Amino acid sequence: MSPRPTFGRRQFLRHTSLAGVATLLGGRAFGADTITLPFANGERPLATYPQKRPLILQTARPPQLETPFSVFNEGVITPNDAFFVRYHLANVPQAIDPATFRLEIKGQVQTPLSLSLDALRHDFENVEITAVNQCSGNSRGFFQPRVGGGQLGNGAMGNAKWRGVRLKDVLEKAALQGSAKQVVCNGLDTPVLPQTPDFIKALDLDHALDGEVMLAFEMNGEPLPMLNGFPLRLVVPGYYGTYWVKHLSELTVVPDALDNFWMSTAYRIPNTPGACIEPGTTTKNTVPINRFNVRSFITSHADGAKIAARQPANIRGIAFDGGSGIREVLFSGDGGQSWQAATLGQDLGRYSFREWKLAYAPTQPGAAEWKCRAINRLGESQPMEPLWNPSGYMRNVVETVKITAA
Ligand SMILES: Nc1nc2c(c(=O)[nH]1)N[C@H]1C(S)=C(S)[C@@H](COP(=O)(O)O)O[C@H]1N2
Ligand SMILES: [Mo]
Repeated sequence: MSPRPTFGRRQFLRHTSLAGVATLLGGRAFGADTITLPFANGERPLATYPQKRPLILQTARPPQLETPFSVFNEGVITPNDAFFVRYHLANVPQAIDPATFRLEIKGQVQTPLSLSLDALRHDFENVEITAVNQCSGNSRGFFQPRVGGGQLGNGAMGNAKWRGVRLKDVLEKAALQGSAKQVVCNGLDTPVLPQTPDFIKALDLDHALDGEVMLAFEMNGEPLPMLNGFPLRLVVPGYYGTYWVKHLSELTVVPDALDNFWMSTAYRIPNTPGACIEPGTTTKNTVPINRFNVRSFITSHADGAKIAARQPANIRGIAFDGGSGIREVLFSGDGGQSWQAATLGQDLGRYSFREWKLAYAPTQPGAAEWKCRAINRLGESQPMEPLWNPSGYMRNVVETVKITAA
């Protein structure tokens, strides 16, 4: 990897003071603008927060912002100012001094460490990876029967180029003890009420040491936006966002599997193929949510689009999976009766959004249903009918865009 000039303290400070002036809990409603997500009670205000363009406001306390879907047609990299925001706890950091910030590494290690950002940046090899971050509950609002939790459209995902250091390298410097089993990850946000469990997640040791899990300090060539975890966050390629701990300040190596609310109760999926059960039922047989399944979207045309009949429409979209990479994307202009292969765009790595496109001329005027379906390099694909689980996680049905050709 080519060395590049590091940015110093001044840039960090400029960044933090920007986030520091406006309160992160007081996003401004953006005029009377709203966006309507395509399901019941789908109308949402747009709001502006520091370092963010107007985004879909899901909740203000804690700040939860969804990316308007049109952003995904701008390119396969999601701009920092459009990247979604998810928090569980309302005491989110308002300003963090990068000069005094430290990452503590402790627990079952031979050499506990307290690393400054400068030390992280200079004492370890810097690495980059382009990877999708997606919330487990992305697209939850489409679940039928409906389930509790944030009623999200398809905008709780984003793709960025992350730069940082390998978690493996940092753990090896601390030298793990033989009893080590998991790495427990905590960030600087805290609960408002003492009875609310702090947001703390754990990775199994073999996962933490896979050389891909990263401590990232940059996103798309810039310091992380405050709302996306400044100054340091975990990047867990191919895994749902719940593991991507923001404002990461503490790594504790432990001899047992972490048993807390966020590992043992929340973020669990049915232990069944497709993580699905009979709609409306529950199960106790669950496992922690882990890798993404395969998804694909048409980004060039929204539901209700009107296009010219018998003239080629330039259709494009994105596809991704949990890290094998996308092998093929198929498109159907007739509701799934016939399919044709799309052309894949540039390969930015197996954790990235993969662009796809094709020119397609509707053969007759009238209403039509467009669908796309991706297949990954393991041969896995997307179901034609939605799968259901009680938490509204992992939707990956073949999506439909209704268009009219005239
Ligand atoms: N410190 C902290 N990190 C966190 C969370 C949180 O509540 N606190 N939420 C997680 C969840 S569930 C998701 S989906 C991702 C979202 O990342 P983003 O806000 O940068 O988009 O952050 C993860 N990291
Ligand atoms: Mo999430």
